[in-house]
Amino acid sequence: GSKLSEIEKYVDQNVDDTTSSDLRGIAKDKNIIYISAESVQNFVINRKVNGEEITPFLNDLIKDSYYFNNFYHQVNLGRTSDSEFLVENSLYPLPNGSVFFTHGQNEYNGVPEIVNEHGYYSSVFHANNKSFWNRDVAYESLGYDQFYSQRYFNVNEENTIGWGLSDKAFFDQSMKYLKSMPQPFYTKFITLTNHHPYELDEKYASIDQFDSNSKTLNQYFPTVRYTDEAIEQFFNNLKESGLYEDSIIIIYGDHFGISENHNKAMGQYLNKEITPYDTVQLQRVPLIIHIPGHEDDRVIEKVTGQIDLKPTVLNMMGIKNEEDIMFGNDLFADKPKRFVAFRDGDFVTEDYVYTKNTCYDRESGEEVDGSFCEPTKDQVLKELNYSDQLIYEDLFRFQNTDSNSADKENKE
Ligand code: GP9
Repeated sequence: GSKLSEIEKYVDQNVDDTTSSDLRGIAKDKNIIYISAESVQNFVINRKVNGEEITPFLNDLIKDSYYFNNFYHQVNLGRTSDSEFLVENSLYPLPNGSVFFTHGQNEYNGVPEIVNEHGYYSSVFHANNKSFWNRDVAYESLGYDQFYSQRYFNVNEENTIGWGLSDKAFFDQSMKYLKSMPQPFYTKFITLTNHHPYELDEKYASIDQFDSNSKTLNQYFPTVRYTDEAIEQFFNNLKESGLYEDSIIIIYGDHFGISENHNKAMGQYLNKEITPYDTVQLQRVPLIIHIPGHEDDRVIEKVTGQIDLKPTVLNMMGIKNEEDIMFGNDLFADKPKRFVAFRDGDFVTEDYVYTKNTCYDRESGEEVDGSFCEPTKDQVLKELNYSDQLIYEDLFRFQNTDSNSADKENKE
């Protein structure tokens, strides 16, 4: 009741819901294909290792796409599942543990459910056991029509790398399902090969490892390249199948791959000492929005985060969802965001980076007086707290207007 109204009022007054971007409605009746790229950080984009490009395909794709180079992951302990939660709900993940596990059965206004009401078929492809991260349960609440989990794939010794089915085999085997899927569809492919500890048999590696004291960082580069090649192959398959022209493809990194434990080796690779400021900047992951037919190179430097994908995609689809509570903004809106908040209360604005109780100038990385970050600090904590209340108290039960949730409310 009153708590929900307080949060709705906060969102109305503070979260800009501008929908007037040039891209509004561009995805109407098109398929949306997300690729959640496991552990791919932004620092690999347009960089080399041992003189070789790490992600040649993505680097090329960026030239024909919208590329957000200050896009941050915002996950916490729920890692990939937290990124999914952010992307489908525009809410923050929880402070302790994966929200898919702790509150996977809540009522949500997930994008899969919303687009379903507008005639889209919604699905996820991920070749892991369906109950990993409690996905089978949480996906029900988000409203997916179909989850192509491990049992939909032929996984054998030959096509297994690291955690499971190799990304190349995964995309290949997915095509038969995708080709017969009712259109328009809203779907997400979650890759797996580039997963810690990044073990890749030499016969699959197109580039050499890095040479440092961190085996993790050394091995990271060839597995990232493997995923880059798998995505390229998927684009080729989409083109061959004829689905490409009718689809919009959105690729994002789900979360960091190299933790702070490897700062020394990372410093060696980037040729600088890694400060707390740099650690925040290393939380940037690539975001590439590829719209066939819109093939000019646009780098968007605005500070953005995973929480912004839901309002962006709904606006691109031309879907108005006025009653919803979202903390993100349309990525294509002109206005800067107030902040990109991380789960621990750290944040980034256009001007500042706040971490470890220190305020830094975002452009220079120089420490500045704490008073510059102070006002935003309080807003961030307030907003995280509101998001948590929505989840802890399952407040969307009372917000939804569909008959199902009205029933639930009556039974309380
Ligand atoms: C597991 C995959 C990886 O199914 O999504 O999860 P992560 O360990 O990155 O959260």
